[in-house]
Amino acid sequence: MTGKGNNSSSRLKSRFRGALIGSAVGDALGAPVEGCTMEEVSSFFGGRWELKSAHYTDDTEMMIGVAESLIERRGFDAADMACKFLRNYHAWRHYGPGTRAVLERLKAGESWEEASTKVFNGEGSYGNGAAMRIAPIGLFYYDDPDTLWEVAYKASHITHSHVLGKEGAAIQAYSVALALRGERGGMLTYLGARIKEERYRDKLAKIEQFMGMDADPGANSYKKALIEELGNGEAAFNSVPTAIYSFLRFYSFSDSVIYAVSLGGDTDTIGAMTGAISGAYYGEEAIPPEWLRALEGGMRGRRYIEWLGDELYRIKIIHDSY
Ligand code: F2R
Ligand code: MG
Ligand code: MG
Repeated sequence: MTGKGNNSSSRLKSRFRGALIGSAVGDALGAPVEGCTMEEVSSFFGGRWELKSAHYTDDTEMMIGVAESLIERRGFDAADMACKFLRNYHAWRHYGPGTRAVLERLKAGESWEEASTKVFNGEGSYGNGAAMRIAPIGLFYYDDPDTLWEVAYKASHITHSHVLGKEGAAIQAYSVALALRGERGGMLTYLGARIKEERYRDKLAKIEQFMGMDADPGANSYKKALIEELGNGEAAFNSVPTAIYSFLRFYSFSDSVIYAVSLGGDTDTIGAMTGAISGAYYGEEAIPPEWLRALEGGMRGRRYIEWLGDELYRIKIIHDSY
């Protein structure tokens, strides 16, 4: 992992970029059909899986905040990350209602420790809003799973204080880290060794069952069973496992992300999480160039997201090795 410009370091750099830009591309592909059924998604795309809206949504806007904070603070700083979320917030990117309420509380001066604990009648959110943005933490702590898990929980708490929201984000971050390390066959075993919550342990067993089935994953009946068992909704436990399955079941970035979006439901978010894991595994080169070209540009668009990936790589890999 040391030395500049050799093949393995340029591969790793591409995987850092791939995780972030892959997440943004998955988000933008799924965005126009968020909330649609599987059948509606199919008729919207009509077999041509183009980025019909270049715009990314809250998933990517918040992921940018996570990356910016890690880069600026050279590691995790909850108060700073909360500030980045507030500074970056644009309502038109379609935030979840719980996250919106937490951001309003932060804006009103409530502390980041308290704000997230007040929503959903004091239960806190188990939505996938913490998991969808967590990829930079998977990259930054990829070589230290204990710290990764702890930081993923803390970073989630800023908006999602329910344990199932935090555990979902930790599972997604660890999946990105394992993919970055080139771990595919052993991914479920590594995850199984860390997952504590029963809800996710059940889902892991279901992923294994579906992986072992000798059936066409593209068949409508198969997809319906998958949606029934793994889920395609906004709860973290109904979307993070589906993203992991979509990565594991296919062997290219585009096949995995298209499959994730084709299931309908929370398409931008399941697309973003699948894109982050797949991008970390295959690298930026594996992302279809027409999707990269179509992605939102401007000050905080494609080039900026790539730069964030490069900065995380520089701080984590280049800086650490000297
Ligand atoms: N906001 C959207 N999409 C627009 C959806 C429109 C919506 N149906 C509407 O008509 O208003 N997408 C973005 O939001 C998702 C991430 O959400 P996040 O940030 O986790 O928000 P929230 O509100 O905290 O959680 C999402 C939903 O999960 C359910 N939920 C969570 N915790 C709960 C609890 N303790 N008890 C009961 N329900 C809980 C709620 O339905 C939340 O609204 C992503 O899809 C992103 O793209
Ligand atoms: Mg979204
Ligand atoms: Mg969504």
